[in-house]
Amino acid sequence: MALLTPEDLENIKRQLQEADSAVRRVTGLDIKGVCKALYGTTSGFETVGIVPVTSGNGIIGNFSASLHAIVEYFGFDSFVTELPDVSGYYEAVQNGAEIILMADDHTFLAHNLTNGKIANNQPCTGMIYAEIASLYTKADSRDVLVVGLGKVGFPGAAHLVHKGFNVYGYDADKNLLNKAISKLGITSFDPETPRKFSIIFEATPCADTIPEAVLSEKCIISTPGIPCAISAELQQKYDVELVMEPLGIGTASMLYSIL
Ligand code: NAI
Ligand code: 0TF
Repeated sequence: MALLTPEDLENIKRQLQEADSAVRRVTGLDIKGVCKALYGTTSGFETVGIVPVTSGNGIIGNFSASLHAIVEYFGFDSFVTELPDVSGYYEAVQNGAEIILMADDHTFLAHNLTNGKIANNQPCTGMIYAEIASLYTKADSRDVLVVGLGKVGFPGAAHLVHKGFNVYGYDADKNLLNKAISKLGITSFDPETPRKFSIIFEATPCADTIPEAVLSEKCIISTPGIPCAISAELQQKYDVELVMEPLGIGTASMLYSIL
């Protein structure tokens, strides 16, 4: 898994506010509204305990503090435990956490201790970015290009298929592309014979993954992928509506999915 850096998370509240404005502009709903559309849930001010985790590559500067800001932004109460790891988990529960948020290098989870529901960041991120793409009010058809069919992209593509979109998929890894074709019934997208799309969902850890030839004027690119899938120059040239944010949208999706 590509790990976040403290720099990715600088000014997270501002990044989240800007992303919320972009989501509102392209879908007519704010991020909370998209979560409601996805899961039918609203926050009841549940208390979220955020537990720093030292294993593997260790604590990421700004990670717990960013989660704290994000969780409060979406209307939950929250606190970061003073101790990390198992001691932090114990501290969170002792101090009344109803939901636990914690991540090691492989898994970022949200666990609702009241109802037992648990969420994983990767599918939840794929679902919400795909949902945002699917709600684009200026889309010219129900054709969607999905680039990247890994742990985030595959569940996003599945969500779009279930919503009845015509999904064209591409992944640099042929095995993953073939898996998506056979399991989801998506159509393989050939970058050598491109066509234009007004809805694009991207989930790769690479820059510049969206070829110019697929961009239509004012298309949406909904992408959790870091770094950005498209250059600032192409974004400007095609007046692309870009929805991209490093942590908050996916975290909101996790939390609302377990209420
Ligand atoms: P993954 O490694 O499971 O999947 C990435 C896929 O992209 C792979 O299948 C790979 O073959 C494919 N790929 C790489 N370069 C490509 C290219 N040029 N064209 C087409 N496909 C290409 O990774 P995962 O977990 O799905 O994460 C994807 C990205 O999303 C990462 O950058 C990760 O950091 C980011 N992420 C962001 C979140 C957020 O909240 N913004 C949350 C979770 C992940
Ligand atoms: O960096 C990541 C994921 C996050 C997905 C959301 N964009 N790519 N995971 C590592 C998190 C490690 C956190 C660390 N153990 C801490 O500070 O607690």
